[in-house]
Amino acid sequence: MRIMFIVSTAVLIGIAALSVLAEAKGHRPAARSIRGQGGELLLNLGDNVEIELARIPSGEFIMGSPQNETGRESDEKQHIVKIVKPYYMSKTHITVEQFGEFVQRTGYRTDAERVHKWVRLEVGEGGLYPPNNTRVESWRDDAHRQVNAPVVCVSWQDAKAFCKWLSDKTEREVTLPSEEQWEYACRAGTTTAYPWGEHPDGGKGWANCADKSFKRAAAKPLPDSAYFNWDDGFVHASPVGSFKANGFGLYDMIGNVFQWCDGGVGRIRGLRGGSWASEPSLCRCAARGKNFSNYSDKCIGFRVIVSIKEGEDGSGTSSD
Ligand SMILES: [Ca+2]
Repeated sequence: MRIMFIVSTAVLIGIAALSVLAEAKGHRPAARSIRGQGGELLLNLGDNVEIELARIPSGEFIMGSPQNETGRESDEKQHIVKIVKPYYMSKTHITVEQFGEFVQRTGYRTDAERVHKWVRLEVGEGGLYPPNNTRVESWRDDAHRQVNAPVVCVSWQDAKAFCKWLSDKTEREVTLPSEEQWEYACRAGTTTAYPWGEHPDGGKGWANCADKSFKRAAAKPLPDSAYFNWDDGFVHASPVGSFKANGFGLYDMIGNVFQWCDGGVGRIRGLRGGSWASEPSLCRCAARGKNFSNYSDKCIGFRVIVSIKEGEDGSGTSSD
C-alpha cells in the first residue's frame, strides 16, 4: 500500500526574486495582483514574507494513466477532467519561513508537536505510528530549516490551518488543491508519465527524487527500481525552486516533498508528487499517495491555491 510505502522509505534511508513593490512595509495591501506574463499573484504574510503564485488557466485534461504505464496502480483510471475556472497556485512548496510567519502570529502548534506520536484513529482503519516513545520529527528541527526549505512534518490538518489563517489575513480564498487541480497543474499540458517524458531517466535537472546519492546514503541496499538513475545533488529535501519550472511556471511539482491535497475519503487525504525519498513509480504525474489527515513526516509538505476573484480576468492587470 502506498500509505505504508511513504513511511517505510523515510525510515529506510535514516537519513526569483519577487517583483519589488513600491509600498513601504506595513502599508502594503494584504494581497495584490502584479503584472507578469500570464498573470501572477503575491500574497503578503507580513515581515516581508510573501508567497508568489502563478495563474493556472482553465482547460481540460486526461487525469490518470494508461494501463501500460510502468508503475501504474488501479486508482489511476483515465478520465477527462474539465478545469472550469482558472486559479492561482503557489510556484513552490510553502517554505519554513512562510509557515513560520503563520506560527509566529498565531502560536499554532502542529499535530506532531502536540501529540508526539501518531495515533491509531479507529479500530480497523489501520494506523501508522512509530514504536512507543519514539519522538515524531517537527518542522522546527534544525535538520529541516535550511534556507528556502519546504516546510515538512506538517499534517493535512496543519496545512488546512495555514490556509484558514491566510484566507482570513488576505481576504482571499486560500485552500489546498484538489487532486484534479494538482494533476492538471503538474502536467501543464503534457500527457506523459513524467513532466519530462515517458522514461524516468530523462528527469535529471527536473526534480529532487530518490537518486544515486540517496542510494549511496541508504542504510540498506536498494533495488534498482527504488531510485532514479541520476544524481540530483540532494540526499534529502532541497531548497524550493532549485530545479526546472514546468510549463505553468511551477517548481518541484514532482519530487522534493509530497504535497497534501484536499478531498479524500474519511480521514484519508491525498498526497501527490513524490519526494526526495521516492522511487520513480511514485513520482509519476498520475501516482496517488495518501495518508491520515493528522499524519506527518519529513517527506511531506504542501503548496496552496487561491481562487480567482470575480472581475479578475487573468491578464494580471487587476489589483485588489
Ligand atoms: Ca535526491
